[in-house]
Amino acid sequence: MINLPEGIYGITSRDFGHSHKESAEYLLKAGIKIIQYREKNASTRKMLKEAIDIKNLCKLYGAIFIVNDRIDIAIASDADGVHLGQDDMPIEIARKMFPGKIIGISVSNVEETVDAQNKGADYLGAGSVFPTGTKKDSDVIGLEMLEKIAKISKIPVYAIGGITLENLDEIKKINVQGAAIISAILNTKNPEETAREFIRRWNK
Ligand code: TZP
Ligand code: MG
Repeated sequence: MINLPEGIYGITSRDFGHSHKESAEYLLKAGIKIIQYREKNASTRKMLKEAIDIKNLCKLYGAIFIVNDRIDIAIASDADGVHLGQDDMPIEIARKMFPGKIIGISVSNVEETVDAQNKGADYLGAGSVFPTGTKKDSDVIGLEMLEKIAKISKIPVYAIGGITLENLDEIKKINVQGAAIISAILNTKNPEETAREFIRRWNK
């Protein structure tokens, strides 16, 4: 298993005026070492092309490349891993389909955490910690539940959802592997510089 980096976990989005590839470039240039390609609504061909482009960029920058939701795209692009939600491919089947790769699971409570861990997940994405416009249907779990999840988890936990430069310190106080961020980086004038600032703050 590849070691999962500590700190900022970057996620691409085209919600904020940048292509996925541009998003990935900002995040990678800033020094982020784990990147997730997150596309909810494109053709399979388009997704595969974008995934391969970002995978190649990640290789160049020595970063881990994860595909969100779509294990077929993760396999076809030879990603380092896949990130699955509670309604996506079950972990046991994903493991068989994508052996030796990283499987991350979204969790929002203790039951899902224990279940993902028991079924052999490699890391968890726990959230949404704070309210966020990026994933409106997401339950808000708050810092207390994040802390609970982090305490019982034997595998790395990345906090996600509504994390900003203003509240990053509250996340840092909890023993998590890092913080996954979309809008607070990509919805800014200079995403690369903002991503750098996130890394600086995390390392402070
Ligand atoms: N999963 C839980 S919250 C969320 C995802 C994908 C959205 C995170 O986006 P942002 O803009 O960093 O709140
Ligand atoms: Mg998902």
